[in-house]
Amino acid sequence: MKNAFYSIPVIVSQMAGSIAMAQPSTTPNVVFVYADDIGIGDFSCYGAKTIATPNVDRLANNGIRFTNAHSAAATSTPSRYAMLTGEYAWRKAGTGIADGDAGMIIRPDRYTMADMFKDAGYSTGVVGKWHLGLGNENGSQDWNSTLPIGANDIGFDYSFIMAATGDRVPCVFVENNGVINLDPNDPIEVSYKKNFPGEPTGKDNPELLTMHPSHGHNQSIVNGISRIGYMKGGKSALWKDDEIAKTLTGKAIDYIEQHKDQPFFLYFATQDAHVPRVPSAEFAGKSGMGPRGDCLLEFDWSVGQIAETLQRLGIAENTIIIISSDNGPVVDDGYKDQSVEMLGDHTPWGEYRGGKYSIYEAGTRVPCIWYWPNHIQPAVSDALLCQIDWFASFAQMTNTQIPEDKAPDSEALIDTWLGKTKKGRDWLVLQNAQNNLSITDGRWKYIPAAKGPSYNKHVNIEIGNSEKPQIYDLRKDAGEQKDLSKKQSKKMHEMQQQLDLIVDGRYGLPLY
Ligand code: NG6
Ligand code: CA
Repeated sequence: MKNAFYSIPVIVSQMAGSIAMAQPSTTPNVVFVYADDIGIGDFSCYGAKTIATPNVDRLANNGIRFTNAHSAAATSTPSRYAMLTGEYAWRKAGTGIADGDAGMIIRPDRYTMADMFKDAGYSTGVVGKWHLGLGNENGSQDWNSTLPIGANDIGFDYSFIMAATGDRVPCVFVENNGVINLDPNDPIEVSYKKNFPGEPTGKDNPELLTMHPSHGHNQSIVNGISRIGYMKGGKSALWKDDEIAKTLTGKAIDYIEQHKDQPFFLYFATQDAHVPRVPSAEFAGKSGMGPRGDCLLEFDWSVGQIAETLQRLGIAENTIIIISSDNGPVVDDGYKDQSVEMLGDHTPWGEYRGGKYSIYEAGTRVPCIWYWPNHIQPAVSDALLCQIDWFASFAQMTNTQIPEDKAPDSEALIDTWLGKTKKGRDWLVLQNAQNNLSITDGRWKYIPAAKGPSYNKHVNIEIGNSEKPQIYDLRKDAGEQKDLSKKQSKKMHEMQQQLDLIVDGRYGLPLY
């Protein structure tokens, strides 16, 4: 953690500066509602015109809406890794998009944000998409008995999770390190290498599909949808795709009800609006934008359910709700679900360039809302911030000492998150799907020359890798249209040096 020495004076000034507001508790409950692949242009409070997200908007209008807050990476696994460890994922090998049978990427000896909340006296829970590997084995987990390690071994007292993603096998929920509803006579087998003899696949048996892939996603068929990876058995344990949002939201509500009398930290990671997009009957067809839009409505419903639960239990004023997303938006991410055809004028990426997977702004500049009734004043903040900073910021809020060398890239910025100041980070390093980096100070955005695709035709997104360095003035050109590399060679040089310093450990950071 940086700025550890800073924590006490900041807490004092935070209290002094909030006379008009209620005296802030230093241990309010904290709930993250962490979306999947939802972009900065997807909610009506961020300017979307063709979809209404009233529950998200209500929190945004009565809280802080950040316009320059980022996920740490443009895909899920590295963003979640960085958020939970406070370490940039590009420092650590093996943090790319994880298979469904990957071993635990964050090992039990790691000090995580959940550990920190426990040290601060909180109960900790995670519900939803995990995507950080489970168990000790890479590629040969035994899913039929309790996994030797899981979310419960890195600081969560309770976990109810999807092993990886909706489109990856095994399509089961794992509660406290064990697959639920499993019939021992029908064991689960999983492979990411080869199919099990006689099992149908999307590739060979398209006639069995209710949703067809547009690219990839043509291996085992579960519930009429072909996935990534092969799976056999476990029939009674399979989730129902149209019930995922209800199940997860229900578990999040149960967790809140059970912990209402003590400080708790709940990391609620929804599957909306990741592929395959199968909204519940209540939302199917309701957005007029196809399943992706319907899943945005479903996400908004989940947010409303959480807010209502806190209100009903009388703990809303003692709970911070954070809404954000693990990476930028994508429309066609591998299934023919009509999301492209029915998008209309909607721009999930807002005014920004790129999207999921990209080094351009829409890859990581995500919606981010903090809501804490009577403690956070309604505002919009353009401070440069990152989800990686939540770890040190909550340590600062709760006056918890992070052990030395832990959470090395996390900055303690609780005053910025709570709207007491608009001063954000000086520098932020971001990463795309190829682990190529960019660096920004909030105004200038420098993208060094890098190998890799400039464009991904399957998802129709500019990924931004280029053999030539690029630099943009985001203050004048938020859409990164005018590369100023010819005029700004000095600035590029300065920023390259700064990037080298961060990468090479000027801050005394461990390199792996
Ligand atoms: C990609 C998948 C995509 C999605 C992504 C991970 C293909 C062709 N594409 O490899 O559908 O699953 O991985 O998304 O397989 S994330 O939001 O979890 O990072
Ligand atoms: Ca994602």
